[in-house]
Amino acid sequence: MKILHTSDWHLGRSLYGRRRTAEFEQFFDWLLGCIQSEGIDVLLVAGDVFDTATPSNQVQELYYRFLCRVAATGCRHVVIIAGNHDSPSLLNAPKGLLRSLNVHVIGCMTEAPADEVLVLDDGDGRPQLIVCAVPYLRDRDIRRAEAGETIEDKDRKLVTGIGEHYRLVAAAALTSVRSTAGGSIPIVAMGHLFTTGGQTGQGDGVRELYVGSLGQVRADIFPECFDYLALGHLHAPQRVMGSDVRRYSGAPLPMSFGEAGQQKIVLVVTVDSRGLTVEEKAVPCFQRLATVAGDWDAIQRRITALKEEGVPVWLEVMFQGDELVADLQERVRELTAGTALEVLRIKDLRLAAGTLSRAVWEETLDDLEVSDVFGRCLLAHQIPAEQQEELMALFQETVNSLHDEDTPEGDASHER
Ligand SMILES: [Mn+2]
Repeated sequence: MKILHTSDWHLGRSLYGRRRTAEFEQFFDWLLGCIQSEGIDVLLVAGDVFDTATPSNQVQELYYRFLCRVAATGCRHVVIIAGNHDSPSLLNAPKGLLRSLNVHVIGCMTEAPADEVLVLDDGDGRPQLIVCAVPYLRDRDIRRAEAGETIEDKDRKLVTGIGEHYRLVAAAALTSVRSTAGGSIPIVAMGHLFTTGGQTGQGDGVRELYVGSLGQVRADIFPECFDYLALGHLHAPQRVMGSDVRRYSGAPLPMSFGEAGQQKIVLVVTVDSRGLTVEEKAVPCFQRLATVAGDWDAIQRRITALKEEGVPVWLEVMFQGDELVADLQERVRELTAGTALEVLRIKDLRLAAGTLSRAVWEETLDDLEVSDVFGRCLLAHQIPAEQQEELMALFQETVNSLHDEDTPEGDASHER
């Protein structure tokens, strides 16, 4: 049996206003080819299918078209859990219909842990794999709020609650295993969360969800009975505490210029009589991204070299020189006109590095996370440093609860 683990597609995400539909389509074509050539039986998508809680109709069409095409391959089951970017109700709405295509969707946790335990068959009706499909766990799902709690109290209860939930789902899975003929089939668990020690990058939308260690779970909360743990949320592929069988697949496309250097992958898990092996499959780069940084000479040299390659590249230009280049925009446009290079963003760090008022003058919302804006507000109101941390934590909690509301008009698009 072969399982393919992927996550964090963030369908509908744009890069400085540029839509990335073509890249998502190319990724799906590639993934379907991979599913067929590898003979994948089960596809696991570990959350953040969509970039926002309100994806456009075009983006939803992309998703449904892909699921229909998977159903026409030899892949017998698809399991999809919601991530923090997904709207649980939007993912769950077609749940019953998708079930007829053997697509299993878990948009949110329910009262019964057994609802997250799926027994997948081998095509002849025999149970072959158990999947603990645990979605992103929202604070309000698992923590009972009490008056007078400190931030630390809340965080401790959240993390304990997440661990307890995994324990209950694992217990339900073991009950299912015992009820199957022979009583031994592998258990794979899924999750969308941040485990302590995980790596995040600039602008990947992961860090601003947390203040300090809030919401980070320790890797040892996961029960021993999981033969493989398919995680989502972190965009760089990585092992949890060095384990071969507890992994983040990472996002298949670079979600920001900061991720441009990463080799994106999906994971292929093979389960046979010898046990379980995991193999990384490199995802091709469908759209090259490059950050060109330095003084004007360095920028000019690098752009000229890229021009000579003649391949389409999206550029982010960061001017770091000491001299003032007032016509930076025009110079860059001139240098790239009529080439395969496309400039998405030009930033003059010389101007941005000035005083606060100067930085604010130069900053745009493109450069800032939501929490940065609040941070600027604290500075502008000269809030004492000792109060800033608490206020920032409360602000984060409020922002997160807004995203958790999952109202149709809720828009998480500012959350990268
Ligand atoms: Mn996420």
